[in-house]
Amino acid sequence: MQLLSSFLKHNKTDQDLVEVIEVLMIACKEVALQLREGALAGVLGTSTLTNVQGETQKKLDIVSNDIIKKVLLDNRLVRGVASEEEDKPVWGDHDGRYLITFDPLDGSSNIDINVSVGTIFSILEAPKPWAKQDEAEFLQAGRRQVAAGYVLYGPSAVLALTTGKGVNMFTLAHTGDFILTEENVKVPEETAEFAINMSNQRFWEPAMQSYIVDLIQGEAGPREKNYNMRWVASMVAEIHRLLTRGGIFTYPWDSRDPKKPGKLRLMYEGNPMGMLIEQAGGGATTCYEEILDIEPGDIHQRVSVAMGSKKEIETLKAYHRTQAKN
Ligand code: AHM
Ligand code: MG
Repeated sequence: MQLLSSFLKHNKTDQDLVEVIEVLMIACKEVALQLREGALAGVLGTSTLTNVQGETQKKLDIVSNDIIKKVLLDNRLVRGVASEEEDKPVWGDHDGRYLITFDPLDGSSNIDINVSVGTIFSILEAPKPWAKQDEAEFLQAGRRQVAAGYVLYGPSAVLALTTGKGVNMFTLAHTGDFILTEENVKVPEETAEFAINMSNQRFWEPAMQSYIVDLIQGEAGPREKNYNMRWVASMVAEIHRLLTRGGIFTYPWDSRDPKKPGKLRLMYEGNPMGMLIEQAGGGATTCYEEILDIEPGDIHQRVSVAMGSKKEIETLKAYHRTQAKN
């Protein structure tokens, strides 16, 4: 039985990084407790507030954001945080090494129906010299992440973590410890499942339309294979499924709001999940370029996302190479 901290130390992870990950997990344990109590803790339902994206915030969005922000900013190594639920970065009092972006409770439309949600996080090093507290410090391509992961709050709470040396999973035990349960996770090569919100079909680009039509035709179509569809509406649950049994997950650009490059956010959804999937041998793309290569221009920037088994991602990219954009 290996605890998260001893696993990281054994793998020669930077001591400071170990400390920040441990601190983050203290916050996630508290979020897990709040979720478990649900209606008993009075945390279900919607608040009267909206976030910077114009979305109505769930009470638990706010509760989990406050827990994670406070715990992180109290730590000497954390310079600042940026969250889906905060308009601007929030700076600590310390000249710490690390910047952390996070989505405190992804998939929060699932809270009230008691379906899986999760916390997604990305850890970056603040560029030197550490002078002023400037939002630009956060605007680093996903390739520069020093660690990334999520905690899935499902039937069990599971941390999927990468520090750039593969992906490992840890399950939260009743003792309060995260214990290693899956080592060196790989996205299975063979795929028979896809995840996309089919209700947006009429708004997709022609390439995405024909890719999905071909999957749905199953054995009778050009892919000569039957596929199954899943949609949890919780990215953490979808990515966990990819890491466990393969497949493809996509939330592509669509023409509902043509100026938005996608629905999901680059710095606390696309990048951390992209790093996990690449570290597990899969692919993470906008359908045109690798997500981790994008140079961000804004903390809340959106991105078109397709992730999953490497071969399937290559196939999806080929559809986009050969068919004209809208
Ligand atoms: P959120 O961060 O506001 O929860 O939004 C992100 C979520 C993802 O978890 C999920 O993949 C997607 O939004 C679901 O969107 P839709 O409601 O369009 O199916
Ligand atoms: Mg989210």
